[in-house]
Amino acid sequence: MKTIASTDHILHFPKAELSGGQLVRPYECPERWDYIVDALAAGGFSPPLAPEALDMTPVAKVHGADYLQFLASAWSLWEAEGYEGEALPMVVAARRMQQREPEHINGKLGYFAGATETAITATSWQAAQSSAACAQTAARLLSAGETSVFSLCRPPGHHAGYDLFGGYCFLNNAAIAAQQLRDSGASRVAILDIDFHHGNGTQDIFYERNDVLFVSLHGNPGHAFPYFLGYADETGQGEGEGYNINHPMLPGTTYGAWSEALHDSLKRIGEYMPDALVVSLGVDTFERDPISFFKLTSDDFTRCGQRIGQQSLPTLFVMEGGYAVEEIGINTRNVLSGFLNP
Ligand code: Q9C
Ligand code: ZN
Repeated sequence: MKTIASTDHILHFPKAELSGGQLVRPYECPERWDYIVDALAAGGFSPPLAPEALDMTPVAKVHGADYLQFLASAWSLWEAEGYEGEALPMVVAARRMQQREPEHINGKLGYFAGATETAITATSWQAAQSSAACAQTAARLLSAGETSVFSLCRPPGHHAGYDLFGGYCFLNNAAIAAQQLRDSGASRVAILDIDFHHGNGTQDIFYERNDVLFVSLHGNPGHAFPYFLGYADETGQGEGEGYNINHPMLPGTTYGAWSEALHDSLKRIGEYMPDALVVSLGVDTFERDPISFFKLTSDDFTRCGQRIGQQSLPTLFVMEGGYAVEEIGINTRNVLSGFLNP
């Protein structure tokens, strides 16, 4: 299995995150990438390949033009105000307020905020584009006949909606990969999101489409980020009705219950008969993840990979979350090794 990864990921590294009322070192940190690269090398995987230049065509089909313009210009607008720190949203366009893009950068940050913990630095946009390029290059390889590819994306993507950033995400890498696969000839693409958090951005993007099936296993939104999306009764809309499936699960969920949801999900995906499968791969379902509440063990990740591998679909793994940094490499590798040895 080839890995696509960009050293540009280092260009996104905010200094701090406000968590529990304190400034902490960001959970979504550059060493995550290093641990995964090292674990793959130690496991005999081939060295990562750099992505090709990003073609914005599929990106512009899954994100709004005003949103992309905002991401590209946010830092210069912020800098022009003379602010010394990193750009963070401090307001949101809440219920009964205008949904109209303001002129001032502080207003724009709030207008495009899906959550408020994600800082924009001088080089975040460049890192986000390189991360998306990894997913796109991986999708091209899959379309060209590879049976599986791993896209080591950083920053992650599944919380980025059509015109929303947050949850450490700017561009929705999995959605871009799915759109690239469609544009390269796939009739139907399934996305299986096994990150601990609901893939609210991906759901948002494909909610009214039936050419991309979205299935997510995640912490119940009554108890877990992103809190405002991810319930089981969200099933899609219009042509997309029936093509969005959520499996929310409660605190303390272990592999027994989680794997039943995985089994159901893959059964539904099999019935959909997709030409390709995109897996939003987060390993924050791990028992020692610092910000999550599922209880998967390192060996469970191997079993999970094996179960996905039994589907025998062309499969593109896109890296999402996972914050037990020292164990992120082995847990990610276990999924991929399991997939290759189902
Ligand atoms: N006190 C992904 O896994 N909330 N994003 C963190 C920490 C944001 C997770 C709260 C979690 C975002 C890609
Ligand atoms: Zn997550």
